[in-house]
Amino acid sequence: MLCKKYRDGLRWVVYQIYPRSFMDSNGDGIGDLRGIIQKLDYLKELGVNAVWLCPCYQSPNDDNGYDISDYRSINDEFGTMADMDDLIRRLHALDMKLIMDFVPNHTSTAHRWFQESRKGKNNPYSDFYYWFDEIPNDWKSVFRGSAWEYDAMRGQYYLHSFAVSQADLNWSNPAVASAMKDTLDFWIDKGVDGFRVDVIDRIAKDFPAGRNGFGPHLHEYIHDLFGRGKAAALFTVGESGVTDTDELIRHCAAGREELSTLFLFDHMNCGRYNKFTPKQDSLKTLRDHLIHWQRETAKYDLLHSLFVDNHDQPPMISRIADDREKRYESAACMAAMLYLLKGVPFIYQGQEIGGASAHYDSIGCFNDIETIQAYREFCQTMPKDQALEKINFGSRDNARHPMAWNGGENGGFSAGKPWIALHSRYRDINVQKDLAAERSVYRFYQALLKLRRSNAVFLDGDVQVVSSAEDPFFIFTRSLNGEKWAVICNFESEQQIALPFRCEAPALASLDRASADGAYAPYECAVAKIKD
Ligand code: ISL
Ligand code: CA
Repeated sequence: MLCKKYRDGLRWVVYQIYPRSFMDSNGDGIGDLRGIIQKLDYLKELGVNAVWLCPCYQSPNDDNGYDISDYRSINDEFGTMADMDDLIRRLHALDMKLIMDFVPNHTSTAHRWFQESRKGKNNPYSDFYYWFDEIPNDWKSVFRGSAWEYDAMRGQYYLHSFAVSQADLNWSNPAVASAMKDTLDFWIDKGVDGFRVDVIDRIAKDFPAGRNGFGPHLHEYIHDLFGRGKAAALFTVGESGVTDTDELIRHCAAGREELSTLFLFDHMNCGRYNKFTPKQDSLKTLRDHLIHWQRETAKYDLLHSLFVDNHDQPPMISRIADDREKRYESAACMAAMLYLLKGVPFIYQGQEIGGASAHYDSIGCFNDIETIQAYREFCQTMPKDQALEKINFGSRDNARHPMAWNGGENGGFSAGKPWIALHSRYRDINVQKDLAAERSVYRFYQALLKLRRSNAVFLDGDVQVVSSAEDPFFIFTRSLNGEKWAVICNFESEQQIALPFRCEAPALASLDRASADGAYAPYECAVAKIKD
């Protein structure tokens, strides 16, 4: 039986916002907090009850806000602290929660701590970062190149797991841990309801010879941050490279008092060999990953996070389903197979209108630091058009184009020129058009979320997989207190599906469908209550 904190977690439906690209209220081309406030009714109507904001703190924006120069103030481009207070108040008035992004592994080199630290070896901030006379190991930056950078002022090398301007904090220094705990408390006192924790595995290093992450003190640090004090009651989701069940248990089993849940990433390679290289794939692969983690989390009473898209990934629909002719069917099918499983749904902005990957003919249309660095590297070994194809496929910018609210000027995102190119398909894929369509992805999401919250079976019910590994479809049931439901998701080809039980007429279906049995069109899905 899941503990109360987890049972509560199952009732959250989180919508992830990339503030820079969601809605611009003042025409400067950059999304902002007042823009988000304008769209709260849109979110409420959709049926989500929590919002996760990617970082909106003061930042030079080398990594779009993940390079923070002040944890306690709002990025001027996004608004003021008064706007943030207003946003929190309005969310709460709508009975919605706010999850902030917490970035404990690194600060911007523009942060005051780093500026002090580089001044010398004998000030209160000297040991806030990792400083070495010689480069101590061969660790690489996630964004390519060495993870070590020489700083002429200090005359030493510092560690940066990501961009050169994102210096890793030294968590073995108790002053760092305590400063970060104060940061958390600052936001808790403002009324935030939870945190998404950036690359939590990396705060503990296995130094100097081991891995950059999962160091021996990782769980002490996590427990001290989130298992004690004001943070202990909050919902926390860690972003982590955890791949096995034992590690998952150590992070989020109830008795551990660490995190509520983790984002696991093994399904992120569906449809690709690596970030920039596509692979022929189908929804089957996603299904098999989902089944694996449903079983593991059920076995150990863990709370699972249900997501496929975020601000670091090109939309999954473009990798393993049909984002052209069957875009509506694919989007609906993926929503049903993901969000009716057991766990906490996370919906990334634009997913609810069937948002797909973009395509550009020029590197000038890209902005992301990782993308630009990868492009430069590719150009050394291949023709430019090939390099551009790789970028088009894998760039994080696929998830960062302005949200398209309509097909008009600037996609309804801003009265001015957006900070990054509009989505190449914004005239075709936008909110206004989706809502006006006979088959609307948004309305399907709405109906799905309504069904989910009005039947406890979809929250607390057990999951049983009915289809087999060879089947080109996915059928599972949810059951609670004698009530049982079936979720049927067909994949890319037409299928005759005969169910091993009798169902009522579907309560939710992507296409008009009178019975849960029968011929399923490509990517069609249906949800029905089982009789007897
Ligand atoms: O997107 C990735 C690289 O292609 C991932 O490996 C990503 O870097 C990793 O999941 C960590 O992501 C988080 O921290 C980064 C930031 O750039 C990402 O946006 C954030 O989600 C550094 O803070
Ligand atoms: Ca703005």
